[in-house]
Amino acid sequence: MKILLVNPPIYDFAAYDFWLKPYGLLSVAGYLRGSADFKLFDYLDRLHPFAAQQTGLESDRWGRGRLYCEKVPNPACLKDIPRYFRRFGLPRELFIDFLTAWQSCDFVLIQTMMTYWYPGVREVIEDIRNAWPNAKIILGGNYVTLCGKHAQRLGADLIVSGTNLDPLWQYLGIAPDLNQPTFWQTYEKLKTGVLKLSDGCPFNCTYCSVPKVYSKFKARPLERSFTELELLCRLGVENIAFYDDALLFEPEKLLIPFLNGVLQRDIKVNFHTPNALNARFITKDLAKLMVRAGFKTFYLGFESASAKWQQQTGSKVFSDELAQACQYLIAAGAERQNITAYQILGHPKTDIQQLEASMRFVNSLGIRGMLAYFSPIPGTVDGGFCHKWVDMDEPLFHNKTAFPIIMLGFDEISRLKDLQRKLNLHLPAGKSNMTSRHL
Ligand code: B12
Ligand code: SF4
Repeated sequence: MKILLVNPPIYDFAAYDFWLKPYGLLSVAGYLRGSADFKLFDYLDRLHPFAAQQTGLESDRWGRGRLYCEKVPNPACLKDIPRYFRRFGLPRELFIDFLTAWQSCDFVLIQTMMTYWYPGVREVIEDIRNAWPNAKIILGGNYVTLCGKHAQRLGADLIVSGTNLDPLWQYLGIAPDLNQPTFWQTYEKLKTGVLKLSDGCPFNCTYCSVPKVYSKFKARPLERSFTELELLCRLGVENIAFYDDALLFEPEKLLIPFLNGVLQRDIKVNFHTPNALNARFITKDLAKLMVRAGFKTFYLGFESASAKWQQQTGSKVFSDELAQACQYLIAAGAERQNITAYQILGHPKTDIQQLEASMRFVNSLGIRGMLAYFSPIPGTVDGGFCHKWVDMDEPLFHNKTAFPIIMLGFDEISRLKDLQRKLNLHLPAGKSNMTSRHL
């Protein structure tokens, strides 16, 4: 059996390779290891020979970088957003050439990610239908899980919603081996990778889909995570991002044994946490262990210094907990300019969020602030409030650049962005040029 794996291009106002990898897709391929021949086409692979030839797409010190892009017209419903719309990823012709050069596969598995990135998925489906009319197209991942009805319209043969993969195994007629690690070997060249030690999150934030999609927090088998880590190291990976939603929860059962294992095995890679850590769980000892084991960048999900806002949205973390965590991290040897607190911008409860005060508070801790543009998610409490501003049944309106502008206005967004940039210029040690989680 031949299976093509595709990570689609992104249509958006902005996109950046912030350790982006199609981890769900590659995990599924890993479970099928030995039962099929795989080929991968990852539009976002900056080490692909085409991308590697372009100037300006070089990786930074931690393996991140700009993606190749072309300007395209704004979608009709976003025509009033005063920002350029772009298509990020390898040119479409490369994929068409690829499809022409390779004989048709039996199945094509496509990764879906942000709900508002569906135009990239639609483009891939169109090209496959044209070139390989008999191939069966299967979609899985975040967009199809959150917008199942909308995804039906794209014309795939199977949609795998959520985390239950049984329908997929039945459709393929293959019994998976769930002990197998992610299929990283499918990249010809790989410098950054991803790990996920757990699924789900014990919190219930009103703006987040994770509690509903994953139900309870659950640790993944540690042995399998070590196998994945060792595989990544063998392939020459230098930077690894955790995609966990609650990496620090119950650390004595999960992260501490994992990091002790990293030290015992004398593994030397840089770890990163773009999906945010909860500052509440950072103790003095955990901070030391994380730094010793190779954590280099620390992204902390803070959102707001307003206790009222926190209480009304799930009580994820409070200001004193952030301050304490920063102290521990800095004392453990983390560099201030590599500690970043995300703060949500364009949230429906903006009136009680005290965003400016929150930004100044973060700055007073001597760490970087980053604005996390709010993306309303269907099925969440806060997504429910957003019908007031946008048509939530059109995923393009979940766009994190568009929604805050629609809600607060372009001038206000520019003012806050500028304020964040200025605050970051005045960090005690070093300066930062990245002002928003605007990837
Ligand atoms: C990692 C991550 C990121 C990464 C990027 C990931 C990437 N490759 O693009 C970073 C940190 C950069 C990021 C950024 C953002 N993110 Co994010 N992110 C995630 C996270 C944690 C995982 C997504 C993922 O990779 N899933 C795949 C893997 C890891 O999941 P898995 O459980 O192993 O997959 C299983 C099944 O889902 C299934 N499966 C998964 N994929 C596939 C594919 C196929 C073909 C099949 C068959 C099955 C299948 O099989 C697996 C079985 O084990 C999700 C939350 C979550 N837990 O899903 C949010 C999530 C996707 N992000 C979200 C948000 C809000 C954002 C931001 C807007 C935050 C902000 N304001 O800055 C930005 C947007 C970035 C942008 N440019 O627009 C939202 C979704 C928003 C939306 N409208 O779609 C989510 C759902 C979190 C939430 N708050 O609810 N994110
Ligand atoms: S702590 Fe993070 S992952 Fe968990 S529910 Fe809140 S926002 Fe979502």
